[in-house]
Amino acid sequence: MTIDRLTLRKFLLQEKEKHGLDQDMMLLLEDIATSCRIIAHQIRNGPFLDILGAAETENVQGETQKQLDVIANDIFLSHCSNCARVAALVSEEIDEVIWLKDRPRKGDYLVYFDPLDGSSNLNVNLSVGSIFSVVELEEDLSELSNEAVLIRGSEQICAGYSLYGPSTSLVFSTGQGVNGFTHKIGSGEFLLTFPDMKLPAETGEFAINASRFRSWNAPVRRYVEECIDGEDGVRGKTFNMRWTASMVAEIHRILMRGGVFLYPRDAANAHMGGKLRLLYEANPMGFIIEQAGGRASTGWERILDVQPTGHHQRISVIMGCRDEVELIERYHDEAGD
Ligand code: P6P
Repeated sequence: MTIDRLTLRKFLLQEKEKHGLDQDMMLLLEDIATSCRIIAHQIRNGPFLDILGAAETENVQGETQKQLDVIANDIFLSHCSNCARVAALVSEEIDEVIWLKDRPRKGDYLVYFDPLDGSSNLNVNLSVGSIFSVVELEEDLSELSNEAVLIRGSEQICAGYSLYGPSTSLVFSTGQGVNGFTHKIGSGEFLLTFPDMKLPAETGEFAINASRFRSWNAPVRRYVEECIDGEDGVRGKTFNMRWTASMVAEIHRILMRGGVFLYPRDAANAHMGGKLRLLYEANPMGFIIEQAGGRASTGWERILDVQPTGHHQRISVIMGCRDEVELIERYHDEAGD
C-alpha cells in the first residue's frame, strides 16, 4: 500500500503558512536538498567513477581529503550560493570564510557546513553524511572579518543533516521541531517519512570510541564503566554500545531510537579543544537534538551557549537523551574538572 506522503516543497509551504517560514529559507533548503541528492548519487556511483580514494590535498584540519570531500564541498558551494540572502559560507574543507557579498546586511544568512562527514567510511561502503547550519545576521556588517561568523549556536534559525545510508535521509529543523525526509530514488523527491521526531528521555544505548578509554577524564570513564556494569551496577540495567565513526549516522540512530553520543575532550585531544568542530558539527547537531527534546553539552555547559573563538574551533561533544546527558554533566560537576 503506498501512503500519500508530503513532498519537501509541500511541507515547506505548510511551514510557511503555519510558522511564517521565510521564502528565502525555503529556497535555501531546497538548494541544500538538491546538493544532498547529487552527493548521494556521486557516492552510490563512487566505485564506478573511481572517486572513493584520497585527493592530492589536505584540508584546514591537516586531514588528507577524500576526492568526494572535495566534490561534495563544490556541490554545496555552488548550490548554497544560489540564494540571494546568503552572505557567507563556512566549510570544514576550506580554511577561509567565503564571502559572497561586499556589504552583508541585517537578515542575510550565514551557512556553515561539513559537506561530507565521516568520509573515512566511504571506501568500506559505510554510512556518511552532510551537516548544515544557518544563522541570520542581526545587523549590517561594516567589514568582512572571520570574527563576523563567530555566532553562538543558540542563534541558529535552521540546522540539519543528510545521511547517505541504505536510503538517503534529510533531517532538519527550523525551530519548530524536527522532521525527516527520505529521497525516493527515481522521483527526485524528498518525501516526509519521519514527522515530528522526538527523543525518549532515557535510553539503554551509548556511542563512544572505546579505544580512547585511557585518555578519558574521570566523569566520562565513570559514566561508561557504570553502563558496562549493567544490571549488577548502580544503573541497574543493561546498556548496549554502538560506534559507526560517522556522527551523522550516530545522531540519526539516536533520533530514531534514543541513545547518547560522546566525543569528549580527553587527554589526547585537549590541546585542540576536542575533536569535533563547533560551528558545523556540534552546533547543528545540538540544535537538532534539543529540538527533538534532548540535550547537547560539552560536559560542562550547553553547546549552543558556547561563544565561538574560531570558525574551525573544536569542542567536547556529549548529546542525546536528556536524562543521560544530565547525568554525565552531574559527574563533571561532582569531579570539578
Ligand atoms: P574516530 C568523522 O571523522 C568524525 O568527525 C565524526 O563524524 C565521527 O563521529 C568521528 O569523527 C569519528 O572519530 O576517532 O572514531 O575516527
